[in-house]
Amino acid sequence: MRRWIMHVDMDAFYASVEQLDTPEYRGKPVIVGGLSSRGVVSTASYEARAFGVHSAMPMSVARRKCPEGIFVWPRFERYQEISSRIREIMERFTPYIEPLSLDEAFMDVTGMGELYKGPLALGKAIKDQVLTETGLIISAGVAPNKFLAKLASDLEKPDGLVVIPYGKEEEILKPLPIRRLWGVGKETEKHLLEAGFQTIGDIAAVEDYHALIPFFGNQSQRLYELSHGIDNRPVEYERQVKSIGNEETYEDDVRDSELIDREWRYFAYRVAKRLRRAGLMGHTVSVKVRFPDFTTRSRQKSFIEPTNNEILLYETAQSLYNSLHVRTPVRLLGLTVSGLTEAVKQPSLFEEESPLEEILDDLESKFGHAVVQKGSLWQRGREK
Ligand code: TTP
Ligand code: MG
Repeated sequence: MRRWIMHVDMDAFYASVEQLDTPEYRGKPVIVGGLSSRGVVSTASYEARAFGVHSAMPMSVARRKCPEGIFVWPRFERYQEISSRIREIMERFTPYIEPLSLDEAFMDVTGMGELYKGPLALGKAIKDQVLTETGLIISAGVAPNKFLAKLASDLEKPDGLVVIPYGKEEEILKPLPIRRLWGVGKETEKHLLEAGFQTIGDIAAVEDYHALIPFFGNQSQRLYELSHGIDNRPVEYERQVKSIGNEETYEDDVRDSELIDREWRYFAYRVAKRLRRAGLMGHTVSVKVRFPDFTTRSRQKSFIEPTNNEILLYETAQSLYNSLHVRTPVRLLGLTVSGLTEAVKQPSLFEEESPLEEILDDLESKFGHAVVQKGSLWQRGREK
C-alpha cells in the first residue's frame, strides 16, 4: 500500500490564539513575545508580517517596524490547551501522530485516503474540523513522505492545503530554491549559491552524492535523496497506551474473601502478562471496587521504580483493597497499572523477576492458552 504522510502546522499560532480570544485583535497586526527591552518576537500575525515583523526579531525592531501593532506576552498554558484539542482532533483520523512542537505534527494517514476520496479530501476534512471546533486555521501538506509533507504544508501558507502526488515529487521539487531542502540553513545556502546551486533541481542533477560532500559532509547522501523526493523515515508516533488493566463485573455480588483474593492474583497475572507483552512497566498500581449500589471506590499506590512484576502487583492490589475495609459484597473489581514506561531489564534488589513468568509466556504462545497455570490460579477455572 502506498504510504501517505500528512504534516499540519497552525498558522501564526500564538498570534492566532490571541486573536481568537480577543476579538478586537482580529484583522490587526498582533505581535506576541517578550515585551521587555531585550525581548524577542515569538510570532507575528500575518497582518504584522506585512510590516516585516517575524519570529526571533528583537522586540525593539518590531516596535519600530510596526508602531500600530498590538504587543502581547505569550500565554503558554492557553497554547498548550489548544494544542491538546487539536491533538484530539488528529486522533480521530489516526493514532500514528508525531508531534514536532505545540503547533506542528506529522500523521501517517496511509490507507485513509479511500475513506475520504483521496488525500486532498482528507486534508480538507481535518482543516475543517480544526476550524469548526477551535476557530483556528491550519495549513496541511499531504505527500508520500515526511520531507515532502512538511514542504507541502508550507507552500501555500496561510490556510494552505497542498498534496504532492506520487510521481510528481521531482517535478515539484525541481524549481524550488535550495533553502527549501531540509537541513539547508543560511550558511549552507550561501556556500551552495556561491558554487552555482540555486534550485533543488540543481542539487538533484549532480552525478552522484559525492559531489555534495563539501556542502553537506556526512549528510550528503541523505540530502541528495531528499532532492529526488526520497525520504523513508517513519512517523515516530508516541505510545498511546496510558494504562493497562483488567476488571470484572460479577453477575452475583461477591463477598467471599478467598474468592476476592484469588481475583487479585488473577488480575495481577493478566496485567503483568499484558505489560510484558507490550514491553512496558508502570509506576502506579490502582484498584477499583464497585458496590451493588454502584458507588465506586479506588485506591492507588505509586512506586519510584516502574514494575511489571506479578507478585508485586498482587501484593499491592491486596493491600490497597484491604485499606478500603470493604465489609459489603462487591459488584466489580479492577486492577490497573498506569504511569507506563518502556520496560527496562535491570537487576533490582527488591524485585526478583522470576524467569518463571517468561517460561509460562513462552509455553502459552507455543501451545495455546492455559497449558500450564500457576497453582494459585488453577481454581479460577476460566481464562480470557
Ligand atoms: P511556527 O509554526 O514556526 O510559526 P507560526 O505558527 O507562528 O506561523 P506559521 O506557521 O504560520 O508560519 O511556530 C509556532 C509557534 O512557536 C509560534 O506561533 C510561536 C513559537 N515560536 C517561537 O516562540 N519562537 C520562534 O522563533 C518561532 C519560529 C516560533
Ligand atoms: Mg505554525
